[in-house]
Amino acid sequence: MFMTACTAGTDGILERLAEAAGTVPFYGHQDDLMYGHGWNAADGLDRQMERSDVKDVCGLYPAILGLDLGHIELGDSCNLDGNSFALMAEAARLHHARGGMISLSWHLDNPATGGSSWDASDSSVVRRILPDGDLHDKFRVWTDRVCDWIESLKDEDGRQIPVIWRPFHEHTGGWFWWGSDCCTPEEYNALWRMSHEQMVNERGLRDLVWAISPSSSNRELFAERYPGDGYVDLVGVDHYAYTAPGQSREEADEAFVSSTREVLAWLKEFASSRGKPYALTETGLEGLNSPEWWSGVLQKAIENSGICYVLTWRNSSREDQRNHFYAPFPGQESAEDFRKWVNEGKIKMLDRI
Ligand code: BMA
Repeated sequence: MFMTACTAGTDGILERLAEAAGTVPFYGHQDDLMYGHGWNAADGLDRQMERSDVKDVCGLYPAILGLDLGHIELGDSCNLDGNSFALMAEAARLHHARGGMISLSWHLDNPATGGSSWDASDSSVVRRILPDGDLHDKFRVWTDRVCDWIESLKDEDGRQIPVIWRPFHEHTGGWFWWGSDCCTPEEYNALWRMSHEQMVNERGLRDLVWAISPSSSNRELFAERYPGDGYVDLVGVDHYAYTAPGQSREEADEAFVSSTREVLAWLKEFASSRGKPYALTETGLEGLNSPEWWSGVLQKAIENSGICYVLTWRNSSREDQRNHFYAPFPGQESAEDFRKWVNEGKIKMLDRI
């Protein structure tokens, strides 16, 4: 049985994940109900949030709905990808009512420079938001805004909806301001524990599954950039498919299978020795130009790995991001294979919970 770290009220999410870890993993998709290839729930036609590219392809919703809170810290009404926070809350409530689980990431702005999450130009920022730092009070307000939104997620009986909370992700990479180029391991761990203290102990949010997910690159940095078993419920890794210059589709697919297997073997060792469930918290092949990517590539990469879920990234609805998608939509070249993967029971969707 898994050791839960911090929160008791996760309403069975950890148990559900634990069960999946021993059998078939859950499938998750970022922003699944918010928009898809060529449509957007905010356009008024789908306020019931019935639509989903994944459901349009296989008839079922993903088990896990990923959402991102980036820009909630600014008090904005929409997140960094243009989703209204009100509609996101609606999506989370509906998805929960349908029996699904929710995973939240947070691409928050850089509190020192006003730049985005990707502004890694300043290596004093994490130190400055820790207690005694000049940005500490500002950061507490930012965290409170996150808490307010999470707190607003109540089910029909007024009970708090539990969520997987995955802040400060890919921190072994150097591209985010909380990444390895901008802070020491001690500063990163202190940031995590400080957030935990505020959210769980001060704000009383006990329905969070605290998920930490380093990037698959530089993962040798992870052991020291880990806040401790008492602050983590689930360990993940973000690992994407990539086509190197000059590589054929087949070569790139093979490389993804072997690199993922290697990454997940490492993750299994790290997480299992700490009694934590583990997951492929972000993955995907942008543009899905590999017709059998699901049953032939991803499945080979994850089978027998013991992960409890795999989440593919978002399907942008924007005209200028036509190739920025990681799940199929009707007519997309990997759609038939996705359907096959689901129908063969290789992955758990919403109806299989
Ligand atoms: C990234 C891209 C960006 C997006 C961000 C947060 O990986 O998809 O376009 O703004 O995630 O969702």
